[in-house]
Amino acid sequence: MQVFFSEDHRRHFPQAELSAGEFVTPYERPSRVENILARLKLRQFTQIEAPGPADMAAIARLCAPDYLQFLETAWDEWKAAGCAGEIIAATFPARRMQMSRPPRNIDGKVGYYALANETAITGGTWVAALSSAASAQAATRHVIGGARAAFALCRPPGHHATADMYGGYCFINNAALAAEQLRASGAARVAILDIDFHHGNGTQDIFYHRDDIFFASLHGAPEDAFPYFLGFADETGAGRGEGTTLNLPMLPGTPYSVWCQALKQAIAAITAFGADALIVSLGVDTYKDDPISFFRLDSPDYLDIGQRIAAMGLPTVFCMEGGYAIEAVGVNTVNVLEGFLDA
Ligand code: SP5
Ligand code: ZN
Repeated sequence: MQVFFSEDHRRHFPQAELSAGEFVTPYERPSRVENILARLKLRQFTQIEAPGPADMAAIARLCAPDYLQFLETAWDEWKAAGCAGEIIAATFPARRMQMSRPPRNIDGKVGYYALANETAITGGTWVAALSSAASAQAATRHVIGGARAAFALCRPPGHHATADMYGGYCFINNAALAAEQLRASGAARVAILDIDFHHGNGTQDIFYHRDDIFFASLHGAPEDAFPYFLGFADETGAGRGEGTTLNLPMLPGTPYSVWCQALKQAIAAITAFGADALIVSLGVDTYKDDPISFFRLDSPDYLDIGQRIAAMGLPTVFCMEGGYAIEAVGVNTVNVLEGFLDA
């Protein structure tokens, strides 16, 4: 399987994440993809390609113009305002405040465009986010060109990013870019299967009213897990999109036997939808030893997941999302791909 990956991910490496009231080294760190790359090489995934520049026109079609302008210039504005540290959101438009008036002040703007404050922005974040999007776009191009599947080793991840907000370690929604690209290439119906531990709130939000893109997510119940405010089972799409969103939230301690039933349900729904192509938001933070999650999947389970995804028989783009147990993230991620190839 062809892998697309950019070294520019390193340009995004904040020193700080606000976690449990302390600043810690961010869970979403460069060594995650280094571990995945090492495992890919060990398992003879030898076709690893740099993606080339991002298709900016496609990114501009997906995202709000003011949001992209913000991401590109935030660091310079932050520094120009005399802010000493990394960019961290502090003030959000909350209940009964105004949601549609981006402030002039950079601290205000940061809160306006953030959906959570664990995610810091640094000088290299914009370039890294574009390189991650470029990997998703190159992998999708490869599949459009006739390949059965491709793996976009995206970092930073994307599924929490909406068209106009960043957070949950995400800035540009890579899976959403891939879905639109597949649609533009002639796939009438596209499905996104999000198996990251966290609900893919950004992807759901982007396609909530669409009847041509199905979104299914398996995740920690919002009552218990980030992003807390979306991903409930009764969110099923709206308008023309009614019935094209499927949320399967699960409780703390969920083992693979239970999780796999949800996977079967998502796969059946995608099959019934009649998808022509599939995007997998591939997070492996469902792993039993993940430091910020609470499911109990084990490494061999990821082989089974890959096999079940392959059995759908669809052209498939894998986009890397989360997974924070650094020592296991490579084995678990590559197990999904190997299960897929062995099926
Ligand atoms: C792409 C992805 O997986 N994003 C996840 C974003 C999670 N953000 C909230 C993290 C909360 C971490 N709390 C850590 C407590 C450790 N004891
Ligand atoms: Zn996650």
